[in-house]
Amino acid sequence: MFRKVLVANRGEIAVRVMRACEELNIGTVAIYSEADKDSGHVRYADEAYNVGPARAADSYLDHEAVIEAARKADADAIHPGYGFLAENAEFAGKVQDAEGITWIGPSSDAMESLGEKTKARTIMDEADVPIVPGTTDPVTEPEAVKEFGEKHGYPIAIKAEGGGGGRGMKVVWDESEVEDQLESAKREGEAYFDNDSVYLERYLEQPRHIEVQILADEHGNVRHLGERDCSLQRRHQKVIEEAPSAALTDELREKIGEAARQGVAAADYTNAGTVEFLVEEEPGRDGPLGPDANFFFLEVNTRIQVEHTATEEITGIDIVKRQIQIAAGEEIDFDQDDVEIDGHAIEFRINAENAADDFAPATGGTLETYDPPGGIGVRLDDALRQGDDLVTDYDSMIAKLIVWGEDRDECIERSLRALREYEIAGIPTIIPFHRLMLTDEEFVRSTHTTKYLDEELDESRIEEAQEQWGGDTGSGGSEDDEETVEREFTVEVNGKRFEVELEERGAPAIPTGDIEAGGGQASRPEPAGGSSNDGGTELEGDGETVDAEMQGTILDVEVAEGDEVAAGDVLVVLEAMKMENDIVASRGGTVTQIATEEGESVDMGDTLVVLE
Ligand code: MV4
Repeated sequence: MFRKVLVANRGEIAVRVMRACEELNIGTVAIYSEADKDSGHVRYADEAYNVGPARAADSYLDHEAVIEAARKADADAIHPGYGFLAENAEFAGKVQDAEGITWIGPSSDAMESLGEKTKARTIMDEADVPIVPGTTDPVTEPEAVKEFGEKHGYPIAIKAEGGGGGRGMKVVWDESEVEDQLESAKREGEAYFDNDSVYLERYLEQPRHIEVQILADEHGNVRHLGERDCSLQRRHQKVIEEAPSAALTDELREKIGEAARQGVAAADYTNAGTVEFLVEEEPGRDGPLGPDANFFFLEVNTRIQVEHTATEEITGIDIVKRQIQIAAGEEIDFDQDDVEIDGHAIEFRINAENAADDFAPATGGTLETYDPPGGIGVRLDDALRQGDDLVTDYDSMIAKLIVWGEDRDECIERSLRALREYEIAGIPTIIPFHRLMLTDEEFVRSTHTTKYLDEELDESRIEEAQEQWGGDTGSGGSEDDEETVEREFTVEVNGKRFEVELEERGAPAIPTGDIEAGGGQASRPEPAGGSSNDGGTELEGDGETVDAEMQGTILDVEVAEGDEVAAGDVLVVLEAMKMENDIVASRGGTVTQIATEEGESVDMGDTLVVLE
């Protein structure tokens, strides 16, 4: 067994791993960036090493800095946690090659093979694991997509080979969209993942997101620890996860669990992992989904997941300890039949965000009050104490509340009690949102799908919950009287891509993604009459101008003069910062002038279209 483990992460997961080490009498080493020098995971560790400045690329993501810290500490293993380098096959390979240091996780090769979506689909298909009807080879031509559409019908999902998480998927609703969406998917695949290879799947319109926890050792033993239902997501971010899923009958549960085991065994996978499935909802069903429900392999997560805790609570198995023991060469000492699911658990992600302000992350603040709940069936994974300053350089999740009950009803009641007890003042959190969800009919009946938060829940209910239970959110809240706009970008710095969230207060919003004509601007759109679009075209009439909100190149002009457009219709596609931005009409109207053309370079503020 290892003497000393370096945990290459921060926050609650770093403390979680260190707790497992403590129980195995293993020394703990933390790494920290300048931003985290006073953070909880540093306090908890036996020793801690600075790996660089706040910027993750120069600290937590710096391969050499992390391995150097392991050397300095004389650590004989590295646990990556989740996020950061947890699924970086290149880093895993470097650790595997580093003399005297063991990687606690799946092999670099397993990460590589399961990280390529078509390869993963092929492995699963050959192991008789149901995959979404689609291709296991890349497609390049519109004809291939149209043939698929004729055979399987629409909608079709066009997915990037290198995609995953919330990235890299375009939905084609009918044949007329094939060319544009195929080109767009290839361009985004190239921009986001350095890989323009795409494949096809039938698009499931009402899926549940069910994932199976796997443990596999280096002696050929593969066990599944039941499933988790992660269907409550917002913009591909999980918010509440639970185990087991209240939407599945035991027969269906058994089928999905066995499929996961088969797939992982075929992939020659070891350590902890999660096999994700899409399960087709049956709208209006009365009772859980039976053995004939359609379920399909989606992807494998080759790491410990945030929500592993829910599985731990219903099985009594410490997954992180098992990871460490497996990496040390130990054999799994229980059979599949020994895995028992007892009761029900729900994990609530405690994010420092204001759910009433579009889940805007806190911009700072101090934990003036931090008083977590306790009592039977209540677990709190965090790295915080009262008086801590909020670190806003990384993920907004600051803690996880995991509640167990004899059954889902007791779990919900206990969760409401625990959330009422959970007192945090000085920063905003989404605790009021969680309290709302526990009284939401769809959630309580477990009939919500992955689209529920994004497309169905009435946002005014979130605002009411924030009003009622929001408490003192301090200056870290984003309720400043200035208008704040949060934007998400993917930017590339020295060849590395980063997801960046920008928060502008007061200044005109720096747009990304779909840009509303005029409506996306901080100021009211100017009438076109007599002005020039700075691109040289004389503008006529007194309609509203639709202007470029960033410098870029016109990829496509989707409308013609005289067209009637409705709110949300795409007018122009602008390529900027390696992303495709659909510029959409913020309201209905008639296109009275096209002031640009395909291939034109435009600057921020150049008029593209005039609408009346
Ligand atoms: C799908 C799908 C429906 N049909 N594939 C979203 C991100 C990526 N990991 C896969 N995702 C989806 N793939 C087919 N053929 C719906 C989603 C999806 C989703 C999946 C799981 C959890 C949340 C989701 C939110 C939106 C879309």
